[in-house]
Amino acid sequence: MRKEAQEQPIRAVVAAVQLPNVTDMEFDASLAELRELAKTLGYEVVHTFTQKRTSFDTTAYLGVGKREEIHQYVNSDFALVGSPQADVAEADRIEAVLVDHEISPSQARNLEKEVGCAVMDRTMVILEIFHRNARSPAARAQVEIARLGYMAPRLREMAKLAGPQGRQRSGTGGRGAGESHTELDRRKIRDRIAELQLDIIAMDADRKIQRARRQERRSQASVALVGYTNAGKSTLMRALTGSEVLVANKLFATLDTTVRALYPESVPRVLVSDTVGFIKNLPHGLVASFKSTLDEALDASLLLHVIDASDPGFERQLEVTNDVLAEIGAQDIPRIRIFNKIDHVGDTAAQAECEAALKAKYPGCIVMSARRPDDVAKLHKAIVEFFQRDLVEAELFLPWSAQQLRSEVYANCKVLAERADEEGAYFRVRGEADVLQALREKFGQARKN
Ligand SMILES: Nc1nc2c(ncn2[C@@H]2O[C@H](COP(=O)(O)OP(=O)(O)O)[C@@H](O)[C@H]2O)c(=O)[nH]1
Ligand SMILES: [Mg+2]
Repeated sequence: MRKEAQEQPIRAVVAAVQLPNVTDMEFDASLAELRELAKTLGYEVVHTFTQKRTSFDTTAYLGVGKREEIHQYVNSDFALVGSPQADVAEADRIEAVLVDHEISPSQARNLEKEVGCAVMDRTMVILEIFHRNARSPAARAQVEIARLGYMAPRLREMAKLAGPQGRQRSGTGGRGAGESHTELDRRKIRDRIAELQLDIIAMDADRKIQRARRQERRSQASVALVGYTNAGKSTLMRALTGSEVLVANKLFATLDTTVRALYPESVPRVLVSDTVGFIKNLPHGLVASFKSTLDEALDASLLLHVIDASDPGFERQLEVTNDVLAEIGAQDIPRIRIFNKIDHVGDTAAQAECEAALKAKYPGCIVMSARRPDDVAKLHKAIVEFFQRDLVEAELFLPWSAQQLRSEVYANCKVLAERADEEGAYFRVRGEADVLQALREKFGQARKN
């Protein structure tokens, strides 16, 4: 399977069983979320198959008829887009069926055999997202524990999938030998999990050091977007950083794609980062690893909590986000609440009413639509103002002998006016107090030399 999320999308279909105790609204919301998660991994979801059943099919999750329908779709020509040329068709094949529940290893294997392409369940999709987003050593360890926990009961199925080669690996002889090999692998997994857990405890002990480093990093102006999947974080990230404007972000090309500078650029320069979204339907075993991937939000000096105002469940989601942020120790980081997608809330009158109610209930919040450039500009302004609160106005003197440092003035502060005499240049600037002090010392030093 092709990996790179940035490359051409991988075509997939989504499939789900609706159980009797699940309302249409819950069911649709969960499917929309899965499609969004899939997009994050670089999948293009081209079709959704659903089925009402009183329980999951024990053999292959979906009923026989639905399995056949998916098989037809996956293997038919109409699932291949565009050109009749074979190579193009090959690239556009449907490569995966994403199932909106956690299914057993044998259900997955049987379904795979019947539909003729890879099957990934909801848990696996989420694990893959966490895996790609775990930055800190603690987060990586936590996600690996979850992955190992998911894999352990699936080992036997994987050995079967590996075919004759896999059997060879598990020794000669019959089934017994293979099983004992699986047992061995399981023990290895248990040992590895125990080892990782000890690592995490040791990392916790290093917390003090981490905290000091964080303070340091926080002195760089940075904001993190947090909130539920589908709230519009990535859309806002692109809008705020003009991600299309490659020139502006050339500097960050080597960094993670989820970190960009605010654009148009500001003084001080502000870095914006996207975080892993909260998931409404998060499998229980993944809670710890989800929290660990969020820890990069702790490095931010400002959190932008994005809420989908058009989602009927947004108040509950807002509370969950608050609770989790408090649990990871982010309760003291300043926060702006952004109620997004206001354009998606009824007609103009309903939108105005909703906006007024939100502003009364959440003072200081921003109600907006990421699709309205004026609203994005307002948010941009609010962010810049937050970081400029602590700026001071001052005069900097740069002797003629140190003119090579001139660009540093412009890079670090906003120059309001500039004049010169026979000694050197004088800049009227706005900047952070400690940065100005550092520049003064540096320029004074240059004068002495
Ligand atoms: N109507 C409307 N849709 C939006 C808005 N912001 C984002 N979206 C859409 O909502 C979906 C999820 O957005 P995305 O940025 O990927 O959400 P994320 O999961 O929080 O990163 C996408 O289809 C966006 O086009 C908005 O203000 N209004
Ligand atoms: Mg996103």
